Amino acid sequence: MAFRKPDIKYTQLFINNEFCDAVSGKTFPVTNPATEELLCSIAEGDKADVDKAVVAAQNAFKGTAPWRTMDASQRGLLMYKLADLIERDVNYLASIDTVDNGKPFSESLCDLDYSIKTIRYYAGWCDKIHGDTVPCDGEYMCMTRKEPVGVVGQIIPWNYPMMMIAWKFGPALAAGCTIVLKPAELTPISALYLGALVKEAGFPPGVINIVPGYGATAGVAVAEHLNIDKVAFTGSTAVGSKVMQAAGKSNLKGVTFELGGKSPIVVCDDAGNLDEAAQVCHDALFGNHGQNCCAGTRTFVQDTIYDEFVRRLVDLAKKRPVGDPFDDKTLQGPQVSKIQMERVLGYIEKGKAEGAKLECGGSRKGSVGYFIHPTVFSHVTDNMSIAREEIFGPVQSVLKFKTLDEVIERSNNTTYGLASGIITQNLEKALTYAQSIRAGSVWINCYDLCLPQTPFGGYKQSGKGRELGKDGLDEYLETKTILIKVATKMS
Ligand code: TXE
Repeated sequence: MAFRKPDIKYTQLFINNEFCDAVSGKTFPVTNPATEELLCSIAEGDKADVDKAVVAAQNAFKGTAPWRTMDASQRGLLMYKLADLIERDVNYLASIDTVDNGKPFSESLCDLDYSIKTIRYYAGWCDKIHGDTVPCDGEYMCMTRKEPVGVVGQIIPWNYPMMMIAWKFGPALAAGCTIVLKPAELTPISALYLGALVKEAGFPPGVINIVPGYGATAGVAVAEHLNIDKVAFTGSTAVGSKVMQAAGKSNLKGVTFELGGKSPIVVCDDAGNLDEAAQVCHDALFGNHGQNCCAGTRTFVQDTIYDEFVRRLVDLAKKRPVGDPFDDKTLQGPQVSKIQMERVLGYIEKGKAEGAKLECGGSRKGSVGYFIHPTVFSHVTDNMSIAREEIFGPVQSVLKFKTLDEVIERSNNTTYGLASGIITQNLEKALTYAQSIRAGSVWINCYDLCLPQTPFGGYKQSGKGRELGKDGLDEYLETKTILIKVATKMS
């Protein structure tokens, strides 16, 4: 059951298992993008608060601290407990994400379900992380240990507030790291409630610290911090580059990034059921209002079926219910902020000016809330801004291709490399495409499946490292080699 006006209980920073004001005493406003109303004021963390949080995380990481001495299986139990508490409060948390982000309540519930599954997946890893014994040369016995990286900074965006936390917390906690999380300034509320659940679950103080604030202050302080051992960032490619530079200039901390994309989804003339194929392409683009890093933003359709396929896409876009995110029928709520709405409308104007054919939508819906009509452009060519740059909104660009070789080359002709998809009934074609694409995910006859067990991340300027699956866990581990002198060697 949804809470249209959820009671917002926690608005302060969460450090050392306690809620506290920012050192500066400052706060910042958080609004509901569907109504433009103020939801609450949140304590505004900056460098001083990040420093406090890092000290807490360092203390929690000390060799004698409870987090380091507890059995790995016990770490797993704490994580299962946290997942259970999120499940207990799922309607409340989903309501918070809906008022804070604008996504339909049903989508918030899906995000929560997926977050719970991700934390449980990683909880199961805790006591299965082990090194090797290595048959090395000489009179030595060798073993390796997998150890936590240390104190990790995690900076997340606003498009999946709870899910991004689960993707970050899951592997870091399983590995035994301690955390300073900086949620996005647009959507910090559910993160702070999670702080209360962390404490209730019984995590020792300092293992998880949550410091909301702006990127230019709190985010920079995390990226530059000398006592943070690794930073995991999800957001724009431009900021990813800044974080990498800050990491390099400060202490060479490890970095993992999940950045922007301009992902192709290819529909071949042997796609089979075109209605189903159109639905896959529609969902690939319009899911989460287009605010999805791996959205299928370049829909390539083979020339022989182009016109009839565009017709189907336009029908679906015109029928897409946009409005109140708490209405059961709504599939699309508002964009997350006025700035994001204006950025998307700007791209729509560029699409028109650069010669794409506007098939439907193309404007703001209403005057209150940041709603945009689902928009489809046909006859898009590779050089247009809407085919090259990340729009991050409900704007579908449909391009035409003739041959598989051509579409492979054009799919790869981008600075990004996050995801891709192909719809065909010809396995050979699908596998040729899958092997030729320089992107972290290829979905065949489906799209946008990021499952807890399966690695996700980008090639090129879409990222560095992987999240989810065992690969995601490895990003939070160091390998230590221990060599023991032995008198008698037996190989
Ligand atoms: O992202 P930012 P914004 C893309 C998408 C969108 C564009 C801008 O194209 O239109 O980025 O969105 C923190 N040092 N994506 O401006 O600024 C910031 O506080 C350290 C794709 O919201 O990258 C927030 O917590 N941190 C993306 C986080 O970075 C800094 C999801 C993301 O914000 C910082 C979101 C700095 N100098 C946007 N500056 C995806 N990959 O899913 C900002 N931050």
